[in-house]
Amino acid sequence: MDSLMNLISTFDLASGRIAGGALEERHLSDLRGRFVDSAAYEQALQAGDALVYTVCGVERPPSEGQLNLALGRLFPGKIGDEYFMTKGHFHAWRPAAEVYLGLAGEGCLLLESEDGRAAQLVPLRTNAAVYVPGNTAHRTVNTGAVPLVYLGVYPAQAGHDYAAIAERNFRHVVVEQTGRPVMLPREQP
Ligand code: PAN
Ligand code: ZN
Repeated sequence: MDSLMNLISTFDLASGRIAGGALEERHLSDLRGRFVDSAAYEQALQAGDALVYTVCGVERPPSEGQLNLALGRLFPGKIGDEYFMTKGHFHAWRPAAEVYLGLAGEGCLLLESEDGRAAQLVPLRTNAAVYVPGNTAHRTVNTGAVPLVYLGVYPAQAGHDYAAIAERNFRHVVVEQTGRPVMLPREQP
């Protein structure tokens, strides 16, 4: 059995760090092509390449039955009316599900089926878990005024497929309308 040190992961919500994990940063420039209002995106980028989110992971060897942890910290902000969000991905091993645990802040998970037709906006709240089924693209959105912090638990074999989303993007966007988050089709009829 692993030593106690390897069985317990302590995390710090303010810094977004899990002890022993590597902190990765995603800036506005890493999200090119993701936001619907490209003029607002370019304008924001000119003002500075803001830090949008960090991910700190504890990864285990990708063998059957193992689980990985990732602590996400997504800052508040908007590009036009669209909230700051993660890149989003499918799992490379499509059937891999994931559990998200809300730890701080206010936000949502945007979930989409592989063909993009079925979509759901699921609140991600502190002290609540969201189950992300397999074969589902998932993106985290901060709809509040403070950092949204959450822990993801997923099979070590899951892998991340960003290419499929980079190519087709999410078919829905999460924007503020009259002060509230709403999910709309990306292409307006
Ligand atoms: C999460 C995500 C995290 C960052 O740990 O990796 O929210 O989002 P992107 O990976 O889309 O940039 C997860 O879903 N892991 O599988
Ligand atoms: Zn995932």
